[in-house]
Amino acid sequence: MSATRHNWTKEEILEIYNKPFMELLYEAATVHRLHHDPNVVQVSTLLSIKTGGCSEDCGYCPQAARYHTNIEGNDLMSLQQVKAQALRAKESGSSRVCMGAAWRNVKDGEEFDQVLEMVRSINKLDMEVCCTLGMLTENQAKRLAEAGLYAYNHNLDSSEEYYKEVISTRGYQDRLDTIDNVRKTNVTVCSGGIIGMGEKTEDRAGMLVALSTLNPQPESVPINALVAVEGTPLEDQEPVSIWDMVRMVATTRIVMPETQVRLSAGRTQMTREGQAMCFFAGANSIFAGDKLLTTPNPDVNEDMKMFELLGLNPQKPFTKKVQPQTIEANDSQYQALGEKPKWTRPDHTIERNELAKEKAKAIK
Ligand code: SAM
Ligand code: DTB
Ligand code: SF4
Repeated sequence: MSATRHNWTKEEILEIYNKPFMELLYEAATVHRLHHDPNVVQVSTLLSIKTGGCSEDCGYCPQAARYHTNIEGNDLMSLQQVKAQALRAKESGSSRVCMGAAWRNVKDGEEFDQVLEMVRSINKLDMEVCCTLGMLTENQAKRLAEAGLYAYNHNLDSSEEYYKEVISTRGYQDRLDTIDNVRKTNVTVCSGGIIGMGEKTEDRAGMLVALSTLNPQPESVPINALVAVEGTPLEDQEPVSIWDMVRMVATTRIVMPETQVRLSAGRTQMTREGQAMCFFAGANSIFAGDKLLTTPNPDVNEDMKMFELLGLNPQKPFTKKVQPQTIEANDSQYQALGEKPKWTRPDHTIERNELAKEKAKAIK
């Protein structure tokens, strides 16, 4: 079995990405078979536990308060609602629930305590629990770990250079620091990015350098195709071609052989044949459910028909790592510290973000 390398260079990754298509597919499929069962695909269900009204300026995101998008914002969901949705996800064959909140970073207090309870209750349903809540301190990561969190999603989104063209309210280093904080616990890391934001192939390779040189590499890497939402700065981006998506999945598989590569946002634009090529190239995870966080996703029944057609089986929970223990709040070793971490705010001007903000002001 080929050893996992942590010293990939941008040039090497570009060379892989630009290989003749058939060679790339063959090499990726070969690596995939050495490390994974090619007929097993992990299925996660997203749950937007707090939607919209976010203070950040991420150019791709419909949940940023400063842009005018047609999403319905919501306060933090109740524990009962979350439990009911998680049960539904389990019944439909999901092994993991990923709870997303439109937050810049986690703040100690009642809402975080409520999220910790959500983690406890989903872990008790014997499902893998993932959260994506923005930036996180070490103490907050430890509290999530104690509650029984299985994975934390925190995307690098693009190369460090292109990140500056998309977001001005935080820096790349904040993302790396958060991943580092998660790594100080036994929670697994889920980190990937988005293609189709106007970045160059070099930026896609740059993101894969940043992810693959982490040691250990992330246990899962979501590859999202931009969902261009009206009102966001990236509303006019052309859809990603399937060839680019397959190349990105295949390259990710080759440089991170052990990770679960997740075919994430953008599947509604893809045919079954296109998705089959992605699975062949090494994708072995999807988000299921008719909604991602705020945008549509293929119907669950359609996905199950696709699985049947391709002979794919959903992965059972805790196949890759044992189920974490849940420690109740009263027995917790870690308490809220009321920290006020100084996450950065570069605040440089991104022209298209400014334009989208002005447009939103004019509408409001
Ligand atoms: N607020 C937290 C954060 O930014 O880390 C968690 C939620 S945020 C919506 C999670 C991820 O969703 C982002 O990092 C980005 O990769 C992805 N995402 C958001 N909007 C998207 C879009 N329109 N198309 C594709 N991916 C998107
Ligand atoms: C990830 O990489 N993709 C998911 C999950 N992690 C949180 C989110 C996709 C969001 C797509 C836009 C939306 O539905 O709002
Ligand atoms: Fe907020 Fe996350 Fe959306 Fe950025 S990606 S605007 S941090 S919800």
